[in-house]
Amino acid sequence: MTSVGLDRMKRAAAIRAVDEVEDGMVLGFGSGSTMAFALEALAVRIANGLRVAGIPTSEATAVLARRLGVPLASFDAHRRVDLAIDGADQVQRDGLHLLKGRGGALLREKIVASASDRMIVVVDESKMVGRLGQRGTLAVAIVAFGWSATVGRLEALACAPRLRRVAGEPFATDDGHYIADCAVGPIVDPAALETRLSAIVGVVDCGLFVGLASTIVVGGQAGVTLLERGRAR
Ligand code: A5P
Repeated sequence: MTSVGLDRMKRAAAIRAVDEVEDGMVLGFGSGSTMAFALEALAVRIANGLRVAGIPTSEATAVLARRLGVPLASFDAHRRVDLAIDGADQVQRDGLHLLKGRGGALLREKIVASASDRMIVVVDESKMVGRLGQRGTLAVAIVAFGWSATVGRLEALACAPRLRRVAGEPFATDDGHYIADCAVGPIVDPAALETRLSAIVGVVDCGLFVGLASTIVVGGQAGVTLLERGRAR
């Protein structure tokens, strides 16, 4: 599949996801390339009179929203979010659990998802997997202070953590955390792994989103499919 083909599937799914947005909603805006397509689709509806505002999960998303004329909101004014829209790196077919964090925004994304009445996740079909972690790595956000000690504790889990770097320097999230990319392999019990990681001193959060997604909108070669907890439509 070419990147043009993947982008077509992502865009089609993003447009379908934005159909779920209703006037007056407080939204959560995820991060990443698929979310960018959703913001573009939302901007079109806003130009046609839709009144919404969204809490961004990254500075990059905030910048894009401003450029597209999509109003932003914050937790200062809203404790709850009606609907979060986000992308994902992998979606487990059984249970609709997610693996996220390739862009490094996993902490803010999880805060927004956890504060949302509903979370819609937009992906292309290449991201649907039998087991999370069956390919790639799991992002673990760690406190910058003492990062090497924290990475050492992650090594004890035998997940071969590697500090994410950009141009040789540690990659820092919008909150100043570092990311350890962990080769965990196929994850049998995502909730148990999330709990184990959260218990490690210096770990802030990981890219496992267990039971947070309400709906997955999958863009595929044959069209767009919606998966909801317990049913498909
Ligand atoms: C950001 O930290 C990530 O969780 C993204 O949501 C995820 O990597 C999906 O990104 P793309 O839509 O660019 O694949």
